[in-house]
Amino acid sequence: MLQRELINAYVGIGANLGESQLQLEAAISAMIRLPDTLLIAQSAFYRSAPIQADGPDYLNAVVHLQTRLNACDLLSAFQHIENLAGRLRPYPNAPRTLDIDLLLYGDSCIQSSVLQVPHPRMRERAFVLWPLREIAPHLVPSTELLKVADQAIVKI
Ligand code: PH2
Ligand code: MG
Ligand code: MG
Repeated sequence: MLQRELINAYVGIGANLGESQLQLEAAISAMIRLPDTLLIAQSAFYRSAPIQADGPDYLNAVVHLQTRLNACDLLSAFQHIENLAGRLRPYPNAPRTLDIDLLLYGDSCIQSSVLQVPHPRMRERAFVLWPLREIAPHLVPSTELLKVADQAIVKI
């Protein structure tokens, strides 16, 4: 279902299985093809060790979309793109070929069983804050980066 307003959505993408960079690039291409959705900006890719998870290092990025899709439809579309990338869910925070998380959807606060926006842990994670700051500095004050200074991260 469409909603009339154009909404700024910020989306975190990550992968730590398979060809991570190719999978992230394919995910961005798939988002560009979503109906009523524009790609406004994408960050560089960032490499970091898994936080509260296991497996190989992650590649992460953040994407700014403008969309007329509602948050539920956006979530469904993201899950479809994850599934196409071969995403399996054997246990919580398992290594994955693709993870797509809706971080911010305009000013909306959404607390449902399937979707929490703003993403509840985004402010604790360097792999979200650094790429988000790159494309939307007004959303990430420097004080927040200080709080995640112990999380090593490399821009590639
Ligand atoms: N995603 C997680 C858990 N831990 N760590 C890094 N570095 N990058 C991620 O994308 C990530 C994580 C759960 O979604
Ligand atoms: Mg995630
Ligand atoms: Mg996820």
